[in-house]
Amino acid sequence: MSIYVNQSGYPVNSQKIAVSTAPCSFQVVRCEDHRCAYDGVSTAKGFDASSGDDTYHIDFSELKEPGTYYILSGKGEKSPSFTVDTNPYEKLKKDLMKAFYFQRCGVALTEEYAGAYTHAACHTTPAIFLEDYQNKTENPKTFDMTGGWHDAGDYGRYSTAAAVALGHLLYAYELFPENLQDHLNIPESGNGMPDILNECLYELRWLLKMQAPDGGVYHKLTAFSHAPFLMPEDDHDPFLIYPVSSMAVADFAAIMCVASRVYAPFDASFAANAKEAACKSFEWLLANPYVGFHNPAGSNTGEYGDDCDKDERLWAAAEMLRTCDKYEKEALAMLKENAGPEVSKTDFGWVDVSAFATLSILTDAATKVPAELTELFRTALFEGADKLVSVANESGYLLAMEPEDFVWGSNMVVCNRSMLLALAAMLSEGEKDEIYNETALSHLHYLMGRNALGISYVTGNGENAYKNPHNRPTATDDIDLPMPGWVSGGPFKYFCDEAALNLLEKGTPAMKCYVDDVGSYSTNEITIYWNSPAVFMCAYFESVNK
Ligand code: 9MR
Ligand code: ZN
Repeated sequence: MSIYVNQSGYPVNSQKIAVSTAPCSFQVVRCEDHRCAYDGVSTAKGFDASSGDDTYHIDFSELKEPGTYYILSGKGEKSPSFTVDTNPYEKLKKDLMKAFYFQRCGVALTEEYAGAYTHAACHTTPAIFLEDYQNKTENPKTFDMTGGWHDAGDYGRYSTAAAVALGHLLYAYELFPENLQDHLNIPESGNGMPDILNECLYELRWLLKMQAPDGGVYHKLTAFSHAPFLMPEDDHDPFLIYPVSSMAVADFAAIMCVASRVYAPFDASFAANAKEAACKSFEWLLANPYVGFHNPAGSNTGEYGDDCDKDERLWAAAEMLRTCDKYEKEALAMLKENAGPEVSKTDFGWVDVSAFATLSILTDAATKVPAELTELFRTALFEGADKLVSVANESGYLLAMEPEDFVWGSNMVVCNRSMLLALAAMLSEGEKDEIYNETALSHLHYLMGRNALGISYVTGNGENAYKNPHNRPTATDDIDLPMPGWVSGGPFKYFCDEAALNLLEKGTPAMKCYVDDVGSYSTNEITIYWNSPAVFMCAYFESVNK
């Protein structure tokens, strides 16, 4: 039997449940003096379909004395340690946000800010168009495309992935600025701008370079094929500018609107540039239909394919209407055109960005969206959140995930669902706040170790945190532990890399399809947009627990 807890801890006034795989009596023991602070007996929760586990709940919600504890079962099994605290996620939040600094491309990471994880400036040579590369054009036109964050364990940079990560982060800042003031010890710290905005600016300045003169936005900037395991400064494959996609254009327009609002008090000229860039891309959207993106034959860098741009247009339209007076009529028309039932309005991922529109519209006190249209978003939000609550209530791990939801990067699904529940809690009037909040928090508990493997999916956080992310610098440097603060992609039901295929048996339950192996790109990679919703969650829970 095992006992699973959130290894980062539980807020003092929240529900506190550990999950065990057999019935037991239990004590919650204080680490300091091994004194029993609370005791009880588990209750049966039943079979959990995603993990294949019989589950039992160890409920110690009544324990409100701050401290560090572990759970000890009557049979002598011990859980990892955890805290009970008014704000248990302070370190987690900082580590999650600092992680973005380690992804900076085009500059050296120095010891002052990066500790042991230094490297020389990487990917500093100018980029060329894919077409020129394929045609072997002599003296092709070159462009300075340096900057931004490496997307993930690979060194590519992708516009839609960037916009989505920035979406989680900038809306988090807009909604909970008081909880996102941390100094992260990055080169800009102390310059008068909160560090989350300093860090995001590094990505935004690069993203601006991805805009073509006609307002189109290039889908991605990557090599033709993924580099082998090497440090970024040793990667000298040419970086290529791939064609425009309408998803990239719409996401770009949306996030530049958000940026123009958020940065206005700190850097008026950047905010004005961002707004102008947004308008240009919005004009492109008005003039052009859907344009998809597919990798050319033989190329294996990320595709981020998407066969529908309605949700991206919805986000762009919502943000343009909110931020830019210039295109009110056009933005409203685009919003109406893309707000039909075929667009979910409840997802914060890179395929479906529609919940960003929902969040933007419903949290804007001065929204220009007509009431009957606003109602569509509100209904979708609460129907979505209620469905998540009922799935979570059925689950032994109190998680709104069915077995088929354990896709590549399932931890993003976990985090995005938590964000949706958090939004529902913020906007519900009264009686359901608590259940939305507890269910949202349940997803953080899962991420931090209350799961069928007992693993904390954030490096450097929790007694049993995973240690071998699929990340090129981690695989290459000789440092024992990885950088702290990285969210793993997590269990993938259809794991497909050699490491996972070697280590996992066929038929492994979805929640257990994970290996902590640096080679497991399908279950244990890191990405910027798997970290960013977790930053949102920490900032949100801090506001709830104040
Ligand atoms: O999350 C993506 C997954 O759905 C795809 O099946 C997979 C293979 O194309 O790619 C994943 O995204 C990766 C991206 O293409 C490149 N950077 C790392 C991303 C996470 O693994
Ligand atoms: Zn780089």
